[in-house]
Amino acid sequence: MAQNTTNEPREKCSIVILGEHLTGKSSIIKRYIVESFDDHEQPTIGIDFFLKKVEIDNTNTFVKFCFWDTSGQEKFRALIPNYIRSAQAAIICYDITNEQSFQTLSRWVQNVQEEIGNDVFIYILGNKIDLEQERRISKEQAQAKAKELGAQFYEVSAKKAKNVLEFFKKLQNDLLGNFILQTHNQQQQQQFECLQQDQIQQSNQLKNLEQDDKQQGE
Ligand SMILES: Nc1nc2c(ncn2[C@@H]2O[C@H](COP(=O)(O)OP(=O)(O)OP(=O)(O)O)[C@@H](O)[C@H]2O)c(=O)[nH]1
Ligand SMILES: [Mg+2]
Repeated sequence: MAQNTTNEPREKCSIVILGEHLTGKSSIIKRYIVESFDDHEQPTIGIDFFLKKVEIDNTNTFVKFCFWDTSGQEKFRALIPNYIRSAQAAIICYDITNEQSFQTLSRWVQNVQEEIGNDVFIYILGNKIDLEQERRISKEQAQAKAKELGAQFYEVSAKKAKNVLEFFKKLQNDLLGNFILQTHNQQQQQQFECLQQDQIQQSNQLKNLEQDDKQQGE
């Protein structure tokens, strides 16, 4: 990967945030990006966009993390597949006090896999753990569900800032790790292609030499 002297990220990772209406998707991303929380957070209209610039391990190389915060309202659903298609990771939120928001997790995961297959990080987030007395979904139940769906699982509270940073740190590390691996693979592929070219050239040179020998022998 080329070093970027201007600090302006050239590379980007796209992350789509999904889940039912009012599960706290916008509150979670705002807690992470602007470190604030609003008890009267307004429903998202269509899609919102948040950006975070992340440095890879003090290398002065930066990656842009683009978060697409979707609306959980039915009337905006048609917009979502386009954003899923360009994503390397999907965060699917439910509300631990709302059973219905948990029941639809499989459908969200299916939507993601239908669009981009299995080559994507999927995280299931149970939000609002500050409302422990109203909890309807146990942590164990959700852990089992996430395992069944092949997703990583976290419980958070956007309101009390519980576990939010820890979760995003893990997501960043997963994506950066994958990113470095892909770049490394690309470099290996390029080296392999160069090697192949060299071998073809060498083999052609050998053929030419053999032909010259033959002609001299005749
Ligand atoms: N107690 C509590 N309330 C929360 C938490 N996170 C969000 N809320 C509240 O839940 C409501 C919905 O939050 P949003 O962030 O707008 O939910 P959303 O999933 O983005 O909703 P849509 O954009 O309509 O899909 C708001 O009143 C928030 O203040 C939390 O961790 N704890
Ligand atoms: Mg929202």
